[in-house]
Formats: sequence, structure tokens, C-alpha cells
Amino acid sequence: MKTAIITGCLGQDGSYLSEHLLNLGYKVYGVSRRKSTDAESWGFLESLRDNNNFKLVYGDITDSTFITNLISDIKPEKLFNLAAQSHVGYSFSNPYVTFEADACSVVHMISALQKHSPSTRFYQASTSELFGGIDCPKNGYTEESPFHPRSPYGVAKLAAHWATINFREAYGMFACAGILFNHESERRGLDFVTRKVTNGVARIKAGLDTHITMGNMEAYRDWGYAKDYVKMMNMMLDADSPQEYVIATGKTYSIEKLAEIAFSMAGIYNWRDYIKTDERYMRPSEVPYLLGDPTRAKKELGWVPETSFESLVKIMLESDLKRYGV
Ligand code: GDR
Repeated sequence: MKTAIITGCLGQDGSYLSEHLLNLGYKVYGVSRRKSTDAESWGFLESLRDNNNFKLVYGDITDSTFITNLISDIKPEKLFNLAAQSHVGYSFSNPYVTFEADACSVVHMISALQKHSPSTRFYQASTSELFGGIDCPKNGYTEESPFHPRSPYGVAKLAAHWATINFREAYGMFACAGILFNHESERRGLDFVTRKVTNGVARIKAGLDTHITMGNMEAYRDWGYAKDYVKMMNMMLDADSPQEYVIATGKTYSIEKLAEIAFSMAGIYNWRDYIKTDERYMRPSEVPYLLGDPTRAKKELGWVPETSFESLVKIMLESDLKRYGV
């Protein structure tokens, strides 16, 4: 039986990827940090409790002893490193912790693979934050575009990105990084902008709030559906040779447009009346404009995003409205 380790398995991407690999017949070892206040919860993967092919392993990727033991015990066919401090805004106030989780732990992890399981195929979760969004090419960023990270998160992810490539070049390992643009779903955390808006609209509809307090409404993002994107992670490790791929939709929208669409789907057309802005949610250096060009992924691996932006907003909004019984 094929085996895979997925770090961050209870997060949005980790949970979708766990389900995807189980459907493909893998034995999955999902790594998650134990939460003392919610130790019994399996979150999005509650339905896998009795699945013999899924094993939840508690551990922290910053603990190199834990990671080394896990890798040398399991020697998986594939390792997907999806665990991270993934909030860009938070990284400005907690840069060191971000660097430790998002960069140092990746170096530990690949070193452990090199020593104890060199034939494991390794996927690193890279990000459009590597590009920085200040000089976006007309057709979007590609795998060849220069990097200019604009946050402690972006800097840490860039270090991990290069570490992945360096281990491949130095030791011939099958190690590669997916440069994923923003990807969302009904499992997205509530403090990322898409769910903040759809959840906020649902709360307003339910009479629980009068407005949503936002940061920079003028930023643009290329948003896709997380369920589509995790398939590409696995396709990258099934490819003949390891290399980087941009995963994006090729379309970009402003936060204002996101708000307009979400409010109008809920029957509210004067959306500006329900938005306030606050400095609290502004970032010291912003990534203003992101558009990705997924041509290589389409051409070489046949990957295409299946979900439009409007459908994505609808999926999230319907799930949020349902939660509040609206
Ligand atoms: P991002 O996602 O930083 O692109 O990183 P996020 O949804 O947090 O922000 C997107 C844009 O919206 C603006 N914004 C706000 N953002 C948040 N979170 N809250 C607000 O109130 C708000 N108001 C405006 C932001 O300034 C930004 O321009 C995500 C993360 O998942 C990363 O881990 C991942 O690598 C990238 O996507 C791809």
C-alpha cells in the first residue's frame, strides 16, 4: 500500500488532501499539533476516525526530534508539508515564530528525509506571496518571475522554497514546491479575507452584526477553490521529474469586488453601507496585486481549475448562511 505523510492535516488543504489520497488508495499519516483545549477533536476529519487507512499523529513540525522519528519510522512514498504559520498579517507581529515554523522546520524536514528516506517524494507548500505583487506581469506571474516577498511570512516561505530546490539540486532528491495562489473553501479560516466577508454577510443576514470591519479593500487576488488545488499537489509528485508549478486561475479580483458579489448574492446591493475599515487590519507592507499564469501546469500536467470565482463565493456563502440558519 502506498503511504503518505501530510503535515497540517486538520487545516483546509491538509484535510482535503487527506480525503483525496484516501480515495486514491493511500495509507495517510496526518500530522497535527495537539490542542490542549480541544484534544479530542478531529475537526474536518471527524468522519475518518474509524478509517484504518488514516492515522492522526500529534506533533509539531518545529520539533526536529519528532519529525526525524516520524520519517525514519514510516519512510513514506510521499511527504506533503502543508503545516505553517499561514497568516500573512499575523507574521508581522510574530516574525520569529513564523520563520521557525515556515522556514527552519522545512530545512529539518528535508534533511531528515535525505538521511532516513531519500527516495520519499517531497512537496513543499510555496505561495504567491513570494512574488510580492508590486510588479505583476500583464499575463500574471510565472515560474520564471522574480521574487520580492513583502512580509515575514513571504520571506520565510522563500527560504523554504529555495531550501527545497537546493536539496533537489545538491542531492538529487524528488523535492518540489507548488507556488499556489490564494485558495479558499468553506473550510477556510474565518480571519482570511474571503471567509471574513462571506461569514460577515451571513452574520448581517442573521441579524447578529451590522457591518464588517476590514483592512485594505483595494488589493487584488487570484482566488481558486482549495479542493481543485490539492489535486495538483499530488500530480506534481506523480510527475516524471520534480519542478515548480504556479497554481492559479489566471483571473484576479479586488476585495471590493469580492464584497460586492457576496453581498449581492445575499440580496444586499448597497454593500458599501455595511463595510467599515480599520487600520488594525492594514499591513505594514501590502501585496497589492496578484495574478497567476498557470500555463505550465495546464500544458505539462493537464491541470485546470474547475471552479469559477463566483461559484467559489457561492459555496462559502451558502455554507455560512446555513451555519447561522439563514
Ligand atoms: P493573503 O490572504 O494575505 O493573500 O495570504 P488574506 O485572505 O489574509 O488577505 C488577502 C488580501 O485581503 C486584504 N484584506 C484583509 N485580509 C484579512 N485577512 N483580513 C481583513 O480584514 C482584510 N481586509 C483586507 C489583505 O490585506 C490582503 O491584501 C493567503 C494565506 O493563505 C497565505 O498563507 C497563502 O500563502 C496566500 O494566501 C497564497
